[in-house]
Amino acid sequence: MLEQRLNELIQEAYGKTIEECTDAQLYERILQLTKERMEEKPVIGGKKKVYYISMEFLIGKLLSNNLINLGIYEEMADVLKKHGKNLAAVEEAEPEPSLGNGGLGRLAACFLDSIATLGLPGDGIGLNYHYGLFKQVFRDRLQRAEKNDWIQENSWLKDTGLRFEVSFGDRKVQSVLYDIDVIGYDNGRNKLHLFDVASVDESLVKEGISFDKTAVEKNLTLFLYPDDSDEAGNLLRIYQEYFMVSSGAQLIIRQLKEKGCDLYHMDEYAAIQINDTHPTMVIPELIRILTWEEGFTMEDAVNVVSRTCAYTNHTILAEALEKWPLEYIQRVVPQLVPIIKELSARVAKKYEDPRVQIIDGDKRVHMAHIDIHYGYSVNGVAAIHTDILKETELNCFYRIYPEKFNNKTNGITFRRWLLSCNRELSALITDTIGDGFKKDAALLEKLLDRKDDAGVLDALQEIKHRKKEELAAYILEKEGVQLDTDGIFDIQVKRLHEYKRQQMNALYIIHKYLEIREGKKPARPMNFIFGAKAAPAYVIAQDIIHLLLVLAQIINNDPRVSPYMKVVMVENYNVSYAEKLIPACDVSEQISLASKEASGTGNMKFMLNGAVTLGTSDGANVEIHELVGDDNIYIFGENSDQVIRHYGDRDYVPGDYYRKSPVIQAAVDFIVSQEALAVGHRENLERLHRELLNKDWFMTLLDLEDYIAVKDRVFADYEDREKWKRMMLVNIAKAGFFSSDRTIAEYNRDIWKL
Ligand code: 26Q
Repeated sequence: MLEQRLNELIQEAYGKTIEECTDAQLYERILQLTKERMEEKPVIGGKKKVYYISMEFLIGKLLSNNLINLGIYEEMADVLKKHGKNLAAVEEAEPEPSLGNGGLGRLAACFLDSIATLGLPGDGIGLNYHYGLFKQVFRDRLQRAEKNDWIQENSWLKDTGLRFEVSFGDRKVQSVLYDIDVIGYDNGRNKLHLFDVASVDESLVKEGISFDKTAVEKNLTLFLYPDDSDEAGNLLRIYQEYFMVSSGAQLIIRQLKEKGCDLYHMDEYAAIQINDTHPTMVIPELIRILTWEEGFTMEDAVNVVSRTCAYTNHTILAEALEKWPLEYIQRVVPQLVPIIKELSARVAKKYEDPRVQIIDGDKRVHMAHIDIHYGYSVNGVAAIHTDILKETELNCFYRIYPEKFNNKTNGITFRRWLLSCNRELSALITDTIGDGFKKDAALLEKLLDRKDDAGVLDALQEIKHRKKEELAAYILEKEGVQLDTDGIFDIQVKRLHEYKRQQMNALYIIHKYLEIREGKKPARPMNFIFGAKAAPAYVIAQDIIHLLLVLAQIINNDPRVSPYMKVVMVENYNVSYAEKLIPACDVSEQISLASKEASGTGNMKFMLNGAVTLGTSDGANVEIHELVGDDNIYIFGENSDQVIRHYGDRDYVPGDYYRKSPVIQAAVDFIVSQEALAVGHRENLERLHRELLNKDWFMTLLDLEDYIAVKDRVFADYEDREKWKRMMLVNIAKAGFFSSDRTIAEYNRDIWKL
């Protein structure tokens, strides 16, 4: 059937046989066939639906996942093979939608997969950015941003024909609704609703990612803001947020009315999960619609909306919390100002504490405060993160509303991050414990019974080696660097941010480089792999990328050292690259300054693929540690209490660490050595050097000595191959907890109650 339909589609479109098609042509027809199969799946129904509203859905390529969830991946692969084609090669032809920055957007995508897989009614609401997040290219060892042109004539998007009007203070625009079907694993169908503007003009984009900021109706959905946890006050961002929220609110109300819902009982039909503060305006917008258009009293509108909306916090970085000047909101959406003022006045009447006000003394609107006062649930994304919210960052709110606070430790979809990206490992697990784990991830623990089974352990190691060879071949082709696959693969991939401390990893690399030059050779070659995009306006992050590229240049071309170590910073790290990197990893670098990484989700993906974590007691690392025990993870550095105390006492002085350790001194000073300056730019390297010595807000030097000691121990332990194989197995076996199916089951049990 499948083969016959594919032949038909190809015949119709090109008048060719499968053999005669290019991979790109095959991709287009398989896309069409897959969409047809998806449409045959029933839409998941039920009285109450969750709307997961988010400025980002980092969905990645969809073909492979959809085939897996439809249960036809193997069949498709066999059909192609029969005709001398290869499904993996066809997948390469799919453009990657980059509708997210990083963790928060990827989490939203994993959640949609799990919601459908659990058979729960739940749709995503977001924006259809024409160019998404920028594409990263390296020129002269610096990052340059270019547009990512991902939308092709044939794509997963389906025009629904639905249109809404969105009113801003100075203009009206029409929103166009596209849907992408979301298929559960062996289950029914939900939708990702992506709004776009009919009048967007792609020709506005000139050099790189710069464009004319004035004509809002022409630029509204051109780009995703490339800021991950940095300050980015910008009017256009408010336009985007309100555009999404207004369109989304209209869609939700329309669907509720179709179901015959009396809006006074909206909360019995809908839960709206607000993904960080970016969609917060949905709260005043719903209240505005109910009072102005549906005849509600303010009291009734506030009450029902507050029983419908729930908020997820993803950060404790103060600089990342959205605070918009009221005047900006006045300019963009004046109709929300009276509502926001009323919401603020109600809070002010009840609570004196200035820390819990919605509009502060400088007339700035604290978006998170709207969510907390006027939502029914506030959750953090890992146990330690939620504890910090309750005890410090949001303590004054926790005292008012203890019952609203709850934790939902993040998770990842195993369909993408195991079944799809590591079919070999998935097959081995199936052979070993059966395939029950595909629907019930906790069953992975059965692997523990095979902890001493040499057959299983050797097979694990063999798969890891095979994945390293595949990655090495890909990196050679893309980056022109030859890695040694008998060496260790040490990987740090994530957004570039000082709190994530890529610079600390760089200092370790410098330290090793200097040691090897002095004749201290490692037991086996070490491959240090990085991938990271930096927000274009984040100067120090750009400097850190520059340092990594300078180090790669120096080290890979130094014949005294390069046989023992390689450094590679891959260009344009994205979801597709992650799917190649993660299965090949031995050591997973999760080295954020304790208390700063809310959860992390890459850490879970690496663990599931048999990497061992080298990390701080931060985010979900804490829970990984509890699950695998001291013997199967490497934890170093000061803990979150100690770090929070340093901030309180303002007693961290980087110069103190620099002066008391010759090792730290040598590593830091290498950044501005003659050798480094010969390859790199003085301005970038000197600025980074100054920053590390004089400010170092995220305390790189605090943990550097411990990091070096523990990382050396990791590499020494790797030589005990038996021990390492067992660590791999334990990590995989214990990863079941981090299935997003578990996370979503908890959201549903405690918050949505679908
Ligand atoms: C804010 C204002 C203006 C423009 C952009 C932004 C903005 C955009 C994206 C602020 C933050 C983000 C992204 C945050 C993010 O990805 N946070 C990560 O969320 C993950 C999922 O919960 C966690 O695992 C990570 O620890 C957290 O850093």
